[in-house]
Amino acid sequence: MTASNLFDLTGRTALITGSTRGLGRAIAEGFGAAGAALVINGRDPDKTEAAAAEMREAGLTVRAASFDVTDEQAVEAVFRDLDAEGVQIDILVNNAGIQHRQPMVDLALADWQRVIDTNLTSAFLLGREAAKRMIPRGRGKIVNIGSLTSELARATVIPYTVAKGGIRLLTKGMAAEWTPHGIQANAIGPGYMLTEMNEALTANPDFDAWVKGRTPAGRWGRPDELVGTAIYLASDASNYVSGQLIFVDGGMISVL
Ligand code: GCO
Repeated sequence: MTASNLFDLTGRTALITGSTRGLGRAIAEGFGAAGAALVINGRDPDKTEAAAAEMREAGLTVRAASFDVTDEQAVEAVFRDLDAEGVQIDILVNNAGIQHRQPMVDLALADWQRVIDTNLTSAFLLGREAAKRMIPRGRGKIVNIGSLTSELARATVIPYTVAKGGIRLLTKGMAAEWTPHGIQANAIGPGYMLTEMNEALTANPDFDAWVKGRTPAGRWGRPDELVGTAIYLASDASNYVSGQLIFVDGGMISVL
């Protein structure tokens, strides 16, 4: 195997949750450019179909799967439908995520639960269905999207912090149980990225200045800057890497 084809995803199918926009969309497009067929996902069927159509126009092989990642029955049904159509998921990226910014003393249980379900429990549900099918094949790649908050807390985003901290150990749990079956499970910890989810932060001059000052790279990250690490963790280049969390953060987590 040559160094360049170590990163080739030709012949692989990747399911990326929350991929109609933002980080998930960038990762999906990057996988497509590396040769993978894509199953993209969003909660809204029209938006998911529209994103799939745009990506097909760009020459990618894309199937739209609109479902709620927190709904156990819906997740199971999607995998059964893919089975029925002979589509096997070689790569799963658990990317779907939401944010809810509020001090904890004012936080409603329902909001806590919604963030935990969307950002953490979904990765268990999708991971379980994917792994059931990867185990008999003896191969598979799972990439979970963590955060700087997988390691450190930030006031006002505690449910998100707890979910992303959970992603770190869920990744190790997946590695513990599934690496013996030829599956590698790893995580990416993006730093402060220019996405719609972070619009309230980028629009705040104080926060913007804080990010630029606090990040050694001196700027926010672009979603496409996750692609190289995502391809690495989805490809044969990482076949002896499992349970790791790699930060793509312009150096932020490493410095004070
Ligand atoms: C926020 C959070 C996140 C961060 C990201 C950093 O307040 O919204 O801090 O959105 O951008 O998770 O890794």
